[in-house]
Amino acid sequence: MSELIHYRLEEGLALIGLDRVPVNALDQSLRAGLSNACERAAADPRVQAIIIHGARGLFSAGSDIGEFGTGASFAEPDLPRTLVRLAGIHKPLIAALGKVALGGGLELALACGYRIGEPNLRVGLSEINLGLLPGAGGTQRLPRLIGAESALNLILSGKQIDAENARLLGILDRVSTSPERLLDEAREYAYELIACRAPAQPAEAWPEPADGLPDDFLVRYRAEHEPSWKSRLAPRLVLSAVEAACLLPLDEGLLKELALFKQAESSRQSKALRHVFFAEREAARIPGVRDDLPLRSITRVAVIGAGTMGGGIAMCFANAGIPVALLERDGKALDRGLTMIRDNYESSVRRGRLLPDQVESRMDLIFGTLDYADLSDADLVIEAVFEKLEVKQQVFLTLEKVCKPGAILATNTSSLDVDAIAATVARPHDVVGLHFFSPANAMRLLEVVRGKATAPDVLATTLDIARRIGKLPVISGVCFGFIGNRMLEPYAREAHRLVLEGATPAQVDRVLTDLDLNMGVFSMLDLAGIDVNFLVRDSNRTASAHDESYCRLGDELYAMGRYGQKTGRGFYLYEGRNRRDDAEVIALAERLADELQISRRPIDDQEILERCLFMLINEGIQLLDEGIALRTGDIDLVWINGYGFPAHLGGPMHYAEQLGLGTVLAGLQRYRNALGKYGEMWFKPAPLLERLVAAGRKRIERF
Ligand code: 3H9
Repeated sequence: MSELIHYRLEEGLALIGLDRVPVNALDQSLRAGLSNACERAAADPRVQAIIIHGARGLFSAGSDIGEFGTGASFAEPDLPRTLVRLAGIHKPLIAALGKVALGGGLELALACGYRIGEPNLRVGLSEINLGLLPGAGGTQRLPRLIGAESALNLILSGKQIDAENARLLGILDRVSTSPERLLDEAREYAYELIACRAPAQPAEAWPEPADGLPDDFLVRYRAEHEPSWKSRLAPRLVLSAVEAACLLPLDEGLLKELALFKQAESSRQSKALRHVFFAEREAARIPGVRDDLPLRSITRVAVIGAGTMGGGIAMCFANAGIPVALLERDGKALDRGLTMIRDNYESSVRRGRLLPDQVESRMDLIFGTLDYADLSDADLVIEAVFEKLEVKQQVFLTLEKVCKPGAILATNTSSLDVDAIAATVARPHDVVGLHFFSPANAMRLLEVVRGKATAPDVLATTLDIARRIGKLPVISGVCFGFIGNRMLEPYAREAHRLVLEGATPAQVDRVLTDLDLNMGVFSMLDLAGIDVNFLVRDSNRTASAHDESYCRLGDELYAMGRYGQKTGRGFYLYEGRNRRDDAEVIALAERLADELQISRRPIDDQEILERCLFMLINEGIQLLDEGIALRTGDIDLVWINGYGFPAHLGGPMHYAEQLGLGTVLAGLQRYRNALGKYGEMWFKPAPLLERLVAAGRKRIERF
């Protein structure tokens, strides 16, 4: 028997334990081991029922994601056929599910006639997050178990649900009394099934999965949901597969599902999303720092500044059950901040996302103070005061006096020099940048800025605490704007310039949202605040000193007090949440173009796309070359999670590789030649890009 399988015979039962660390991913070797073990149990006359479980508790996270796109994903024995065979064994199979049963792991459980889960179990068909659909029977067996509508909702959301909800839906037959009792109660269940001569597969709960649904249910479902799918392929394939479950017998439905799965697996979108999956895990690693480096203990946190950002940051910690002191300069500002936090929580209650008593328990964890002395026991202090270097340096001078030795001192700056802030204190090794994105309590991305003196354990501890509060931390080196805002700068600059040359804000935004970005540049600037963007730009004018056209439109709008959504006018006009194009902005662009002697012309969509995207990509490559970003995956994560770049394109770096690095370089050179002095100035290919293309490399990597 394979080392990956624990096989035990116990009074009429075969216990088959999966043991492939860390998550029992069903790669070829585990599939082979499982298949052999099941055949052995099926053939053994002493065995009356079979229990499949995770040998170390955790059941299975599904197929091995690393096998997709290689021949190995369907290497014999493949999962779909293995599960058909398991479902055909004439003895009851009981899946005893611990911790997680996801994707192919849940499909394995669905092929078993009976399922029991531990109370902390999380189950789901998460393939959609990888641009896939369940390909080993999930789209066929689940609708027959819980009905087509519930199955569709679960598969399309890719969400994990807990054991009790899984039982209520009909996915689990039983929930064990505790994780420790799971296997014992699975045994008891097996003996009950043997005693009552239960069939290997019980009758389907939903032999007609679409029973009770209107005839046009799927058509309506598609019409309702399709706009939110944008150009994603996988949701459409899921729908086709579930439709097959409603129309075809199981064996034909399974064949259809398999064909759809293979289509998804070979798609660029799935490749991109698999890249994102591994990039997220890779982001947790710090090159040169041991995985087992002892971390500093973080049990108390303090946040300085109870504005929108500081309040949001405090909420992140309270949400994770970590006490946090919130410091302000005066009582009024503190009250305002605390009220804003409470309002935020109460609005979550109204939206059904929080229970009323959770508001109190979270507020209890936030301790408002006006006194720096109350920060003396904090293990981590995050300042979120006004974005001005001198102001932040002043705060750090005070922190140095009041904070205990070993406390981590973090600055929530979005663009300032973390090293210059660290230089104000005698313990720069304790200083790190934590760039939360707004709204801090909702946005998953956290740029962790490593100063030149930041100690390895400070960095590792920060990554750890970020994950504890549900953030996706990405390490950045120190430079103006770090990874995200530094790349935003050339991307937004190009968008501004295109409007002077003849495009409209709405056209630029549409081109970008047609690529599935959540928002176009101008909608984003209107939301974030044209004033905020202006101030950031203004603090770093040197780079743009030789280009009079540089973001001129934004500068003028700022001068006119058109700050975006908050003032009802920016690049667009706003009535409530509705936005309209504004002829005044076009007239302004015409006037500026005239003044700057920029000839206006109709600009086609392709040019907009290329100029904005190539600029973004070029800057990303430069960041990698400078070592500001450690990995291309990190850059992709920042743009996906902070700026709405579509995950199914894999982020700007992955997208560039898909386009072809030669295409990107040729595009940059084309615009460099075509756009005169402006092109000369800005369309300089990153030297790394040139080196990569010259060397015939397909992937972006430092060399
Ligand atoms: C599928 O099943 C297709 C089928 O329908 C049909 C086929 C025909 N494969 O996330 P973590 C690794 S598609 C390979 O850091 P956590 C992960 O890379 C699959 N590796 O821990 C990491 O490795 P490393 C559908 C996997 O506790 C380590 O395990 N399933 C897989 O925060 C720990 O992971 C999914 O989409 C995998 N399937 O979360 C589930 N899963 O240490 C995807 C994990 O080297 N997985 N690894 O970086 C998850 O959602 C989370 O990993 C899980 C654990 C909740 C399991």
